[in-house]
Amino acid sequence: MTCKTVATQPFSDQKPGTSGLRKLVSVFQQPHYLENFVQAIFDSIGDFKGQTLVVGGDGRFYNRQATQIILKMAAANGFGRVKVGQGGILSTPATSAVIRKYNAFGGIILSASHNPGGPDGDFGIKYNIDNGGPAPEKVTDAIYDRSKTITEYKIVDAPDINLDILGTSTLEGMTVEVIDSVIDYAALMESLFDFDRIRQLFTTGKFRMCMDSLHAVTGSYAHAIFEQRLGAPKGTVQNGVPLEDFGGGHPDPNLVYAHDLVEVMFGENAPDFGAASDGDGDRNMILGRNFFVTPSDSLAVLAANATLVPGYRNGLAGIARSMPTSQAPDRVAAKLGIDCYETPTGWKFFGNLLDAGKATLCGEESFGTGSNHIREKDGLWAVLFWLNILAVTGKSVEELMKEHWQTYGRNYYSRHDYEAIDSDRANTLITQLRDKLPTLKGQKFGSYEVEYSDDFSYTDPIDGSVSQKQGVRIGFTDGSRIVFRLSGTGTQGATLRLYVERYEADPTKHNDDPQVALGELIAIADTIAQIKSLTGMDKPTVIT
Ligand code: VG1
Ligand code: CO
Repeated sequence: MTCKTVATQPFSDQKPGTSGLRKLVSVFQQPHYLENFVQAIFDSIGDFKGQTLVVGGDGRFYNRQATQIILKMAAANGFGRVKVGQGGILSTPATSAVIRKYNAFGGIILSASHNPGGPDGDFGIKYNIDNGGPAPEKVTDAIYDRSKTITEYKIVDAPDINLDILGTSTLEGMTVEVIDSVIDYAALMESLFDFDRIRQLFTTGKFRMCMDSLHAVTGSYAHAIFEQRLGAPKGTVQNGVPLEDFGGGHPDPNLVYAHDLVEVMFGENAPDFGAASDGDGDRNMILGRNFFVTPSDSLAVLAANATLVPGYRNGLAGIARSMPTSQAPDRVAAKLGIDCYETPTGWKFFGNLLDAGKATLCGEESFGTGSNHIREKDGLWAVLFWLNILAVTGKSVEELMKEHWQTYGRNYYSRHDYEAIDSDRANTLITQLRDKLPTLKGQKFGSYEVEYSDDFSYTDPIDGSVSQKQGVRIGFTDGSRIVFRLSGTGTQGATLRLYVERYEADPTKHNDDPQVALGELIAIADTIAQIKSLTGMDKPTVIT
């Protein structure tokens, strides 16, 4: 075994997006491409000599090859130990849990999350710091800078490690430990939720659940937790075998891509509870019988009922939500007398608030919910949280949601995505919108009047770091909002996201279709931003 230094040249496109570097598999397969980025990470994170690195991924195509490269580079660069998930697999939340439990220096997650996989799909890589959370912007900026000047990387010349057998081996002086992908995570879940209570729910035979893992990483976790530990009948988990191409689908838990689950939950004799998670297991979708829970509402319901759950029995320190997420959680925070923080999109912005003990629950409208138990959003955690609340209250998902609206009012909410639009067109749209911002205040559009319009800028309350241009928002005098931003996770062209929200206090008006309830605002968004004419698309690709 020898340690080699390999000469290389920089790639100009290794800027991490909302959640790591995501590209087509073919881009990652270019000679030196992955190695350059991994070396840029190692060159930017400080002194890790002898320390532990956690490595895992969502099992998509190229996961295994990339894992081998990272192990050899970690050894050559001086890590003392790598904990790697069996088969190279660890969900994003499980990686976060393992980093924290074993005081690792950091972790590398191989995932492009909800993006499709397979040889023609996407791949991704992300670095998490010692708190278990995504590297903050100052680290990702340093990694990007380094990637632009890199001239060499270090790797050991050694045979591949057997990733399928649990146990330890050595690689050029570094210990490689292949760990069970599920055990640590499942133990953490058991410490937070009332498993006995949830088990009773399943074993009465009256309550039925359908969990759709979309052929992605949570398959093994969901079988182990729901079917084995909680006694849910076999078959509760569907699409539960993780596949390298996710069975050809988008592993994205929403009403469009989780169609198998939607068919079950909106079909005849539907189960009581349905859920799905994404490629790397950090997202969740919650459904009741013939009923969809908007992610922003889900965060609000979890917050309002948190003390019913053992891990949150003592109440919440605060709530944090991303800026485009609806203001439903703010209303719960106000009632509880706790703070609600508004951060830019991306979980990395929650890390400081969680570390400082200012927030207990966090959420994003993009089907992401989580808490201070780790530093990532956590799909199965959200599902267990709902199950715990359903078990304690004996209510249905729909009852809980409707009672919540009666107490707090309803924040009608929807997101419209325009995917794969030409980047120039998308940039023109955003530039024109930014130019219009100073003129909008006071303008009337139908029954709405603009109260403020800006490009969201965030100052982190803990370290004072500033993140600018995080989304154009237009607020109206009645509290309604429309928000525009370009996605930072796509790999083809640009994706425009339009977020629309309106508050309705009147309980007799809580049962409308959100697309109807928000219809006027959606039309106003088009008037202001000229979405249809500038994108050349007459409707969104995905509505959630
Ligand atoms: C999207 C979501 C954002 C989420 C991010 C990563 O980012 O909008 O809320 O944090 O994906 O989630 P963007 O920049 O495309 O809007 V995941 O599950 O893909 O790691
Ligand atoms: Co994800």
